Amino acid sequence: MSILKEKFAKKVPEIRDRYKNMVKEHGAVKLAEVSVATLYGGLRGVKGMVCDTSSVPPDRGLLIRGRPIGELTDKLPEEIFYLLLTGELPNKEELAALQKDFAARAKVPEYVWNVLRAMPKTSHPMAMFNTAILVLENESKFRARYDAGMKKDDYWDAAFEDAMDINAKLPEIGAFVYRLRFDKGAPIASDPNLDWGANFARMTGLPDPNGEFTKLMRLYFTLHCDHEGGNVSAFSAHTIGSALSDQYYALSGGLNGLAGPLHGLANQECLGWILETNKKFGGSPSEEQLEKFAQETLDAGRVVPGYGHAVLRITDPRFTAFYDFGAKYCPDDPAYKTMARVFKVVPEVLKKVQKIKDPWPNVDAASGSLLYHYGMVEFPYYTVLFSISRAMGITAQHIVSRAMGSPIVRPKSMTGEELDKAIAAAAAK
Ligand code: HAX
Repeated sequence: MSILKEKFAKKVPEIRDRYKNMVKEHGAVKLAEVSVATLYGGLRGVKGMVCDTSSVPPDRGLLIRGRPIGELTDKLPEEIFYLLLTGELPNKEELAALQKDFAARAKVPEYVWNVLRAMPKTSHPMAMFNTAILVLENESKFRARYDAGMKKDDYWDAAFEDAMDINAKLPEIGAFVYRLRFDKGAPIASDPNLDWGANFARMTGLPDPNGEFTKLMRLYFTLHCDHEGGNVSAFSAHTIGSALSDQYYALSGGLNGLAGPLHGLANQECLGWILETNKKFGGSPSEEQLEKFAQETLDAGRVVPGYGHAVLRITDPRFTAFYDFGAKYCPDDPAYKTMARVFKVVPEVLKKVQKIKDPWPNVDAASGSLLYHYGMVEFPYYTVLFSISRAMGITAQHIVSRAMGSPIVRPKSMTGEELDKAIAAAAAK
């Protein structure tokens, strides 16, 4: 058994006991209220699940197992995966063992490439990426063991194996999609001696003479790893996994949610918005021009991408990490400069709109300008990068859920008629 698996295995009884005791001893404690507005409002703010891998306090931003993401920006994504699962960062030996394990599982079967090659050239990169994960379901150890009569106590073990297999392969799948979809030439073979970020950067084939793109990829994969359990992708994956669909089904399904413009696709939209301003004003726009353009965007009934958040009420610390990276490595880049100017202007514009609860930038506001600077100019691809990283959090959450023995998710819907009756009954009280 690997070091990471052994460490997690030791935690399983504690996870399971805590879940059972919680429900037994404190099951009646009330945590949230559901109103009619909640039903129509996307269940916003309803505390409806448990997620220990990370949390997002509105006034602090992402904490991975209690650690602020801003303090983890020098960590490798592999270290973050270890942290998500165990609550501890790996030491040198533990990290090396994990990287070796990932390298041993990295080979992607040929049939995956064949399916991707058969897809239309106009397919969105996210459709290709998520299809690849679904096609890989053929490899699921969870499904094979379930079909052979696996005991419930072993679910987490099989989910762990699937998570390792999947995460090991995603950098190569992501790079393959990039090169195939954007006609970059033959795929570049994976180098098992490199860390994830470096290996991925290399497999894209983009020039990286001073190693800055590699540094950006490490940072990118670290920053996007998880964002608690209630966001569209994590919650969808959790729901799918609760039916005991394996990690491949659950992750692919969850990432289909990440492909939406109000969620992960915002990073592609965001750079598009920045470039649109450059085009409209024939170069990097002034603050006044940006203010006007932001207002026009709102007046046209569009959202300003990269700004606002369902939970956060501050500048996203992940935005700050990207912003600082750009300030260090490419402060004079035109897209970076516009992005920085947008940050000065847009929150003030959004603050004037009463209904907008969070006028501050989220993670997606800054990342695109950096990718663009390093030559990754195909912005429909950006959400794939997000997905490679977010898979760590989603699959880690899945393992914990199976360890906990969490049941099938099944909220209750109401018809309009039932709602009318409930409202009338409440009024009669
Ligand atoms: N521009 C214009 N309008 C905005 C806005 C923005 N950036 N942010 C919020 N609003 C609007 C909402 O559309 C909503 O309008 P309606 O009531 O007319 O529907 C109103 O303000 C209230 O919204 P909210 O309560 O402040 O925010 P929500 O929880 O409803 O939505 C969103 C959160 C992230 C979806 C929203 O802020 C948004 O659409 N932002 C732009 C897209 C974006 O950046 N998405 C990425 C978010 C981070 C993420 O998940 N990355 O993966």
